[in-house]
Amino acid sequence: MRFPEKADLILLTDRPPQLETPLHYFRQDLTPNEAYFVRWHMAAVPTRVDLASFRLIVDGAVETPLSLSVADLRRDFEQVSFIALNQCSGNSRSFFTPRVAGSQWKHGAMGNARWTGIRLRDLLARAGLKGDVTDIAISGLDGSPMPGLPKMRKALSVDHANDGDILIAYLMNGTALPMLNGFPLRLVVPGWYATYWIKALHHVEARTTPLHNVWMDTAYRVPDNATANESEDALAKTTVPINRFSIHSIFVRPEPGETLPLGRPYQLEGLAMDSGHGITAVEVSMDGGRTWLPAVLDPDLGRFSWRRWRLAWTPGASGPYRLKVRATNKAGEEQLTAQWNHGGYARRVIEETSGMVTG
Ligand SMILES: Nc1nc2c(c(=O)[nH]1)N[C@H]1C(S)=C(S)[C@@H](COP(=O)(O)O)O[C@H]1N2
Ligand SMILES: [Mo]
Repeated sequence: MRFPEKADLILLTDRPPQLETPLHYFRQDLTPNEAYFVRWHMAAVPTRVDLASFRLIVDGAVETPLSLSVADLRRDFEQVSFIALNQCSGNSRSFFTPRVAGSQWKHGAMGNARWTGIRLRDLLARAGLKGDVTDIAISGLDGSPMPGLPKMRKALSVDHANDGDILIAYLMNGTALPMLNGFPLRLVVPGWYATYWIKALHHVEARTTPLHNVWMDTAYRVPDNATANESEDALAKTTVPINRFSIHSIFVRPEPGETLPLGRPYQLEGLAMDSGHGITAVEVSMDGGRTWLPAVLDPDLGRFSWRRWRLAWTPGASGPYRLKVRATNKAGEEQLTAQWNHGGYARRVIEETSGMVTG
């Protein structure tokens, strides 16, 4: 089954659409729009938006409520463009042991794209926030995902919303966003998990009170500790809304189970990412973590992009191989030998790949 504007992706569910990007697409800097992962909470996703009547609404505790077309945004605001990784909170969830409930993503619930649009800060300045605004709530054109559940709405603190990094994007890799990725506008919240990257963005509300709903208070929360860690017998007593990306790295080549020829040079490749501090090193271990070799980092594409890495390796013995990868960043964050939480969120575990060397 193919979805409109999409390549042959890995289908997790069709109602709602949840499509994962196959690993081989991660051998390039930017993830093509047609290969970009898709995740909606509602089955009846928006399938058509009429730009002539579409308006972005800004209201709540503002001096001047706004109602703007996409053309208004493009004409009246400064245009900004940068590369940023968008990653589902539950990316890599299927690798947690013990297994957790939720969509069983491998590493493909993410994608790196160039986003172009206007700053949320500039939009809020145009509306004029009243002095007592604390939170900015955001929501899209999609309705309630199922009876009994309210429409998906999220909120950011007013300071975060005003930090100048958050975009309202109308272009993805230089063209209009695919419908499934949020045409005509989506929020880009660099370095933060995708639950805040509201698609088909339609409403921005300035609030003087926190937003309380199932999307903020129940779903998308992680243990309130530095590593989003808890155990099945000792679940965290306090949780916080999921926020910045964990430091993480993965293998893109070899793919899981790939057979490698003995004595022939092979190029290990992968990705490393963090919340924007900047990756400083990626290391690979071929002996179960006793010793580590530094990988070569590709050019830096910006602080919110993933960082590609590679390492030449000539397998010197036939039989099974098992490789590990770990990244470090400028803030001194490292990956963990063990981590678990019941949501399967914010994965930060040192990843492995394995297969056979033959010849
Ligand atoms: N309007 C709207 N925006 C949304 C969602 C949604 O269900 N509705 N899901 C969020 C989640 S959980 C994810 S992982 C990302 C997925 O973005 P993508 O489909 O463009 O890859 O969209 C986010 N934005
Ligand atoms: Mo997500």
